[in-house]
Order: sequence, then structure tokens, then C-alpha cells
Amino acid sequence: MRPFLALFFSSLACVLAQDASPTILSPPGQPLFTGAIGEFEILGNTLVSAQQMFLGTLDKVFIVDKVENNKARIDGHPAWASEFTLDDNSQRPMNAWTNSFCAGGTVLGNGTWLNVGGNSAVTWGGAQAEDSSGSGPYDDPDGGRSIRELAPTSDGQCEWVLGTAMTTRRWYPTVETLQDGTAIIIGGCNNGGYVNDAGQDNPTYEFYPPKGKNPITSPWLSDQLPINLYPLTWLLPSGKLLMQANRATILLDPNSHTEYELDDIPDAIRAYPASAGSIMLPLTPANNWTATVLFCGGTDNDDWSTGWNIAAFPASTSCVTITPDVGKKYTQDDPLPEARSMANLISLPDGRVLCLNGAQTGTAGYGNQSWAVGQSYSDKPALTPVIYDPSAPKGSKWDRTGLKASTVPRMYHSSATLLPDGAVLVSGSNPNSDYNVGSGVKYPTEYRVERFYPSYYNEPRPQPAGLLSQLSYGGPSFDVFLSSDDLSGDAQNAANATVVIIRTGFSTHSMNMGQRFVQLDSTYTAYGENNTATLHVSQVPPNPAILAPGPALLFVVVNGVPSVGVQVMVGSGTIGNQTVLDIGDLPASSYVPAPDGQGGGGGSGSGSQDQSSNGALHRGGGSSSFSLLCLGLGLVFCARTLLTDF
Ligand SMILES: *[C@@H]1O[C@H](CO)[C@@H](O)[C@H](O)[C@H]1NC(C)=O
Ligand SMILES: *[C@@H]1O[C@H](CO)[C@@H](O)[C@H](O)[C@H]1NC(C)=O
Ligand SMILES: *[C@@H]1O[C@H](CO)[C@@H](O)[C@H](O)[C@H]1NC(C)=O
Ligand SMILES: *[C@@H]1O[C@H](CO)[C@@H](O)[C@H](O)[C@H]1NC(C)=O
Ligand SMILES: *[C@@H]1O[C@H](CO)[C@@H](O)[C@H](O)[C@H]1NC(C)=O
Ligand SMILES: *[C@@H]1O[C@H](CO)[C@@H](O)[C@H](O)[C@H]1NC(C)=O
Ligand SMILES: [Cu+2]
Repeated sequence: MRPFLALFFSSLACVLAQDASPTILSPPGQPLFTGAIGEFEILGNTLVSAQQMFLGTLDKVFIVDKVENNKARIDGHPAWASEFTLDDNSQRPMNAWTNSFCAGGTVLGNGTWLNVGGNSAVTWGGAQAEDSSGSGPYDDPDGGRSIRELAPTSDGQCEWVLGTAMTTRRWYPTVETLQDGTAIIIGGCNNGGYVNDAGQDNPTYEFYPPKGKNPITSPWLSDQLPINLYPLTWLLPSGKLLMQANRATILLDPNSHTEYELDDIPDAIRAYPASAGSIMLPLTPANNWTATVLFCGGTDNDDWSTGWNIAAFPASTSCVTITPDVGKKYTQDDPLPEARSMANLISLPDGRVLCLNGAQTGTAGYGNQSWAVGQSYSDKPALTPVIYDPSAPKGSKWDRTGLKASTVPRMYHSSATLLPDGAVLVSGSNPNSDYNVGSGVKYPTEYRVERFYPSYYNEPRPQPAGLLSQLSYGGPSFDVFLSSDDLSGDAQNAANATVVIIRTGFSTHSMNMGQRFVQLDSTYTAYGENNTATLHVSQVPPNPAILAPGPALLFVVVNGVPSVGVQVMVGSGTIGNQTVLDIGDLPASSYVPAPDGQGGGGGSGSGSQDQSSNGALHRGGGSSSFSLLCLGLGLVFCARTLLTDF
């Protein structure tokens, strides 16, 4: 019975994973809005404050707050979660069941989002409730061990449900998706506070859905006390995890549980509550999908007592990078134009990184100390965004030409996410223990939500045809068609077209957990005769640690102008080891001039030329025939393949 069942489910997985015809998506359209370039536009108010926020479908952003006295109500108590519809700014409150205060989150390989951990039941003012099962006024049971799951839909009907509880309580855990589509949940504490302490530390990690030994102790995490909450963590292409907390850095092998020491991070503390901005830079054919992680800002402080004026202490301008699969050393990068704690770094489809939110003095956190600004541990909001270009020469990576300041301070508990139309949604800020908008509160509970419009926003967008709804790890390439309009009437622009996948991630506490940018390999055939082009596009590189399975946005970018993003499923759409195929060959890039020199704008008849962006990577064609067989022959062959693969 069991082998048969396994065979049956594997066959099913094969159909899902290697379906002969992943749907061909209709070409994306144009953005619904126009915006003032380089500026923020206030769209209205959210129902709950956006401490945590993520893009769940093309049209829905999901917001999660801590338990507090929001006016919006659900099931007879204040709401602390909501859904925001991008097309028309409509909203609905949602029930998050337990206290999601300072939770973590990510998306699993099957498309379900997790919201993980939190605080005990509270009453007015954020004070711990006597009844941990949660009764009035908030009706908020303890969320410390909670896994909240949401399978997002676009019909306004999806709801949070509670999954299997974690082994231990975690307030401020980090969550990252792994190669098999499961999540690793790291660290946290029992009772909260500005920083962690040995009496309440949870220096362990566990997996969801649970697998193997759960939880596993990390000696490194406890060594980083008191700065080990929300450890900054990324799955690397090597399959190891880069982890950074306090001044220390390691690689963690999540299978053998081995920890490898890397250099200390220079200049500043980067993890919460110093809360630097941090991001994995684009993984591209040009860098052979090698991960470099950028850290910017934070605070150069080692006194985490609250007996001094933290809110007035200048944040750091320092930016450093590390390429952890290659070397253990950090490299100095161009500093921020002004000091920033609590920056959000957001990947734009054109490969640049938007830096926004945060403050120039102080750190994350709040409390009732006399020096606090209201309750805020930070001051001097950093209102003007700035953009980092990884491809710019050293000394000119940061640019804020044409960027205008927001009018809304985005202090502690703010968030930001990229949207499918290439704008960035920004919301939250609430350095207060409960809902507080009283007059004289300098940094109130912030409900205003803004859209930021990057330089490309109002440009006519490419509308590529032939995009697939699902991508495999390796396997045969696919063709995408660009019209004359998509190429601004010049087929030669095909040479400046890229296909990129962005996982927008789960935004909270200056992190976008799981955020990732992966450029697919591609070549082109461009026709001077009619100024159209075909892009030949590789599947995802054959290594799920480069891009973990699950849903993501795909953009085709021509001359720096992205299409509106479409949603694709990367991998099988199921949790488990992913099928990895050899990557198919791409034809060499070529420009086919118009027969008699007509038509091609700028077409000088350069003829066929090899501009394959990474020719050395293409391997033999044997693999394509293998995968085609898998595609064509159906269940039995596929099931066998998968059974040996798994
Ligand atoms: C995804 O996996 C989780 C964990 O096993 C499960 O609870 C959830 O229902 C799954 N989602 C879908 C859409 O199958
Ligand atoms: C801080 O003061 C506020 C407002 O007076 C109160 O509601 C809250 O419980 C206090 N918090 C702490 C941690 O003492
Ligand atoms: C790219 O990375 C892969 C995997 O790490 C490695 O096997 C390959 O040799 C690299 N290719 C180049 C051109 O460096
Ligand atoms: C453009 O010209 C090429 C070469 O003649 C042809 O193969 C292709 O079908 C044409 N595309 C369109 C959209 O007309
Ligand atoms: C590609 O487009 C970008 C954005 O317009 C531009 O800066 C760059 O110079 C172009 N590259 C080439 C090779 O044309
Ligand atoms: C996935 O692969 C790993 C390493 O290759 C293996 O240890 C593990 O058992 C596999 N998991 C499943 C569910 O087959
Ligand atoms: Cu917090």
C-alpha cells in the first residue's frame, strides 16, 4: 500500500512539477495608475498598522500588526490583521487568532505563507494579560508558539488558520525558505524586551513543516546575546545559511548543524534593534548566481542598557558587503548619504535597490524612559529615499537624483514591499505600546499607506508574450516575444532585455525575509525587418538553493523599464525535494537585419553575433531530451524518475 501511494503522489507531483504545458500567461498589461516619479503618494489609511506586510497575490497585500486597540474589529474584538487590495485600495479585517507581535514570516514551496511566533496575551497598553488564553479586551491568545498559515487568494475569501504549533516560544524569530520549500525558523525569546537575555533566550532553530530533530540548539546564537533576536539570515547557493547577529557572522549548514565562523562585521551592529538595512544583491548570469549580501546603517553601540539617551545616539552610515560562499571577509562599500537605523532595502526589477524608511538617530524599540521621544527609541526620521546601483562604479553607487522626501515618518514597526507594477508600497510605524494617536504624540500609530514611484513607473511597459506560469530547475528553455512597441521600435534593444524573478519577501523590522532577485539566463533573436524579437529564456538555474521553490514575480525588463510583473510558481508547487534537470542550451544571440536595409531603427546590419550572456554555462543537450521525455510520456516514466530523484 505505501509504495503504491508514494508512486501515486509522486506521479501527481510530476504532473504538477513537470506538466507538459505550464500555462502560457496572457501578456501583462500597463499599470493601472500614473504617479509622480521619485515621489510618495498617500493612498489612504490601513485598518491596522503595518508592522508586517507582504504581497500575497498580484492584487492583495496582507498586513499583520501586533495586538492593539485598532478601531477595525473582527469577531467582536479589535483586528490586528487585514487585507489591502491594490486595484482600488479596498480592505477587509482578518483574524490572526493569536498575538502576532514581532512575528517572522515567509512563503513555503507550496505557496502558503507563514506568520510565525509572537507575544503572550496582552491587555491595554501592551501589558501582559493575566489570562494567557486571551479574553477581553483583545481576545488574543498567546502567540509565542503559533504558526499562522495563509494560502492567499484574490477573491477576498482567504483566512489565516493556525498550523501545528512550534516546539518552543519565539518572539522575534527569523524565517527563511529552504531548497525543499520548508521553512527554517530561527531564534527568538520568550517574553520580549528591548534586547534578549539569557533568562529568556531561545537559541534554537526548527523546521516547518517539522522534519528531523526539532528544535536544534545553536551555540552561536547564545554566544551573541544580547543581540541575537531576528538574526539576519539568507539561504545561499551553497545550501548553507549566512547568519549575522551582534558583531559575529557564520555559515550554518542546516542539515549537519555545523557552524562555520566568518569575520566579524565592521563598523556597526546590524541586527535588531540596531536594525541596519540588509539585502542579498541580484543573482545574475554575469556573477554566476553568486550571492553578495549588503548591510547598510545600523548602530555602532555596545551598551544595550536603557539608562541613557539611545534615541539621540547617531545611527551609522556604514555599508559593507560579504560574498560568503567565496570568502569570509567583509568589504567596505559606499556609505549611505545619511545615517540610518531601520532602513528597508527593496529590490527593484531594474536591478537597483531602493533604500527607504528609518531614522537618523536611535534604534528600534520603545519604552517609557524619560529620554524616549514619546515612547520612541529613535528620532530624526530619514524621509528621503536613496537608490543603490550594484553595477555603478565604487564611489557612485548611491544616487538620489529626483527623489523627494516622504511626509510620513516611518520609524519602528514600519514596512515596505515591491508591487507587481514596480511601485513600492510603504506603510506602518508605531513606536507605541498600544494604539496611540493622541495630540502631541510625535510618532503616532501610523495608518497612512503610500506608494513610491521609481523612475520607470510612467514609461510604456513591455508586454511580453509567452511567459510561463511555472518554471522548473533546469530543463528546456522557452521563448518570449517582444513587439516593436515593447522594443521602442528598435530591435537592437533586445540586446538590453533581461528576465528577472523577484521574491518580494515578508517585510518587518527592516528585513524582507526571503526577498531575492534572480536573473534568468537569456539570449535573443532580433528582427530588423519588423523590429520584433524573440527572447530565448532559460529555466531557473538547476539549484533550488539559488531560488527556493514557491511563488514569485517575473518581470521582463527592456532598457531598464520592467513589464508589469506576473506571478510564477518556481519549482513543483509542492513541499519536498525538487526535481533538478540539466539546463538546456540557448541559441546564440543574433540580429537579423532587414533584407534591404529597411525597417530596422538603427539596424546597421550587424548580422549574427554571439551575445549569449553566459555561453560557458550551457551544457549539452542530453538533458533536454530527458526532460522532454518526462514531459511527454506521462505518469509512469515521470514517477520512476521522481522516485529515484527524491
Ligand atoms: C502547504 O503546506 C503546509 C504545511 O504542510 C500546509 O499546511 C498547507 O495546507 C499547504 N498548502 C497548500 C496550498 O497545499
Ligand atoms: C508605558 O506607558 C503607557 C502609557 O502610560 C502604558 O500604557 C504602558 O503600559 C507603559 N508600558 C510599560 C512597559 O511600562
Ligand atoms: C558557476 O558556479 C557553479 C556552481 O557553483 C560552478 O560549478 C561553475 O564552475 C561556475 N562557473 C563559472 C564560469 O565560474
Ligand atoms: C518579424 O520578422 C521575422 C523575420 O522575417 C518573422 O519571422 C516574424 O514572424 C515577424 N514577426 C512579426 C510579429 O511579424
Ligand atoms: C540598458 O538600459 C539601461 C537603462 O536605460 C541603460 O542605462 C544602459 O546603458 C543600457 N545598456 C545598453 C548596453 O544599451
Ligand atoms: C531530500 O534530499 C536530502 C539530501 O539529498 C535527503 O537527505 C532527504 O532525505 C530528502 N528528503 C526527502 C523528503 O526525500
Ligand atoms: Cu518589534
